Amino acid sequence: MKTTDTIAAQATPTGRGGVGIIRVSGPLTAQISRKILDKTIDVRSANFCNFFSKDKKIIDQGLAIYFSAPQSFTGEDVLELHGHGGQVIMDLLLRRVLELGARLANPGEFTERAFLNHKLDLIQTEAIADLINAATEKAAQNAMRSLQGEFSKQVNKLASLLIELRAQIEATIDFVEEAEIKKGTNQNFINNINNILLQIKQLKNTAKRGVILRDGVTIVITGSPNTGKSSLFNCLSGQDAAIVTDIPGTTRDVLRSWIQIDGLPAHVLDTAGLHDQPDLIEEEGIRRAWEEIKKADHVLLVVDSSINEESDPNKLTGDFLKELSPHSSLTVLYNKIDLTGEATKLIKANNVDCIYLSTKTGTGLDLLMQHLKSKAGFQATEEGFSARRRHLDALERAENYLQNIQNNLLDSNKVELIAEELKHAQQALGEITGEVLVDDILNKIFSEFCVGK
Ligand SMILES: Nc1nc2c(ncn2[C@@H]2O[C@H](COP(=O)(O)OP(=O)(O)OP(=O)(O)O)[C@@H](O)[C@H]2O)c(=O)[nH]1
Ligand SMILES: [Mg+2]
Repeated sequence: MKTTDTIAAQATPTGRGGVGIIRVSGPLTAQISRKILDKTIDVRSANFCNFFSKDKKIIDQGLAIYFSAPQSFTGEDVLELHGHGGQVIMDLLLRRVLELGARLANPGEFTERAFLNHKLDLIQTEAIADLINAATEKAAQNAMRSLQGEFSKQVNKLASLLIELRAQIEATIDFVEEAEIKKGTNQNFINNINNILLQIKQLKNTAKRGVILRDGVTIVITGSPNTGKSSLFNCLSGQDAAIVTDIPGTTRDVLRSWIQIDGLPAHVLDTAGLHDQPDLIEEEGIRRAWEEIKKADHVLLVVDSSINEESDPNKLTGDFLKELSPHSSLTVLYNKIDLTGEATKLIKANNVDCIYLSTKTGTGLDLLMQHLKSKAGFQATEEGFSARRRHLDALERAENYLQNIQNNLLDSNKVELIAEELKHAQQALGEITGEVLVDDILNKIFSEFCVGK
């Protein structure tokens, strides 16, 4: 795709710094470069220059680097002016570049041009944003692997396997009587479908971990008043953030803390105790608590085991399981075992995970942390790549199309329907890398960038 206008922006953050960079990209770049530098400079090398104003006064001096199309980040002619990092200087330089015909770039517009000029695919484009926004070292490493094309390579490999299968099957539609297909191609075809399905599943699992590392998991603490929810919240967040008293109904607002459990990023939320006769303020607190419970990845239902002897977790979880989102899970925490003398343990009772612990003494907290990591499918040592929910959705759709072939179409000999499902699966994979374009996805991705990237 050819772009017709020239864009410019400050590439470094606003404020004061040693160096500040103005970046220009587009067809007017050569002309702008000549005018602002008052000379022609060498390509792809650092040129020490004066930067001139319209009336030939020196605004600043520094390094100018010129990249000729297509060997640049955007694939267009690009000029970088590395000046002194004061905001007044940066503003003057940017104003001069705009005067010479560039317009101010939108957020992410340089990267968008890199994508449109096939310098990067969509996964790599997103990886740049993830790299800039990475909250942990691990997240940054993962983003770097995506940027280097690890994730794209795997998606492209699957897409070409699907293309091969489509070619096989479409050839059958054109040239062979339907009755003949079943005999020859079937077993081979079934093996291929099984094999691709397996690979999609594996890729989905790796992508899922990438999403968790980027977005974190949301853990909501709930339960009746006075069970020790805020005490647990304070333990997990490592600070005395929530008020703890022996008066039921202490917590009303939702409290949030952003923590790391051995590298697993997590939003932990403390909420108002749930009960039947709340006052006006508690009622609002309980409404807010339910709102969070419904959105949680994981719900921790805290029970005071010193007064509630109910050991069948199903009697405690009924209301909750109905309200949870399909992807979330729930664990019952039998708290205050320092009062009951129970040993700390993690058990599955009637299919519900239960942990016995004490937030007062800290016994069982290790068990809880391990459990939360394993529920999230998180392994700190594994090499992965950064991924997003939209990638997971697309992989899931591709999986469903193939699953449909596997479950419903193989014996039916409906070759055209099989070909159609293969096409859909291939398109779903194409959306991940940007081969198949969906407009609102593009808008959303680039709007998340900062200006100048
Ligand atoms: N013995 C013992 N007491 C605990 C434990 N955990 C919490 N408590 C006590 O239980 C009382 C209530 O604790 P909170 O953490 O405020 O309970 P909560 O569930 O947040 O209560 P609300 O906000 O009112 O719903 C406090 O007096 C805590 O010190 C525990 O493991 N053992
Ligand atoms: Mg509380």
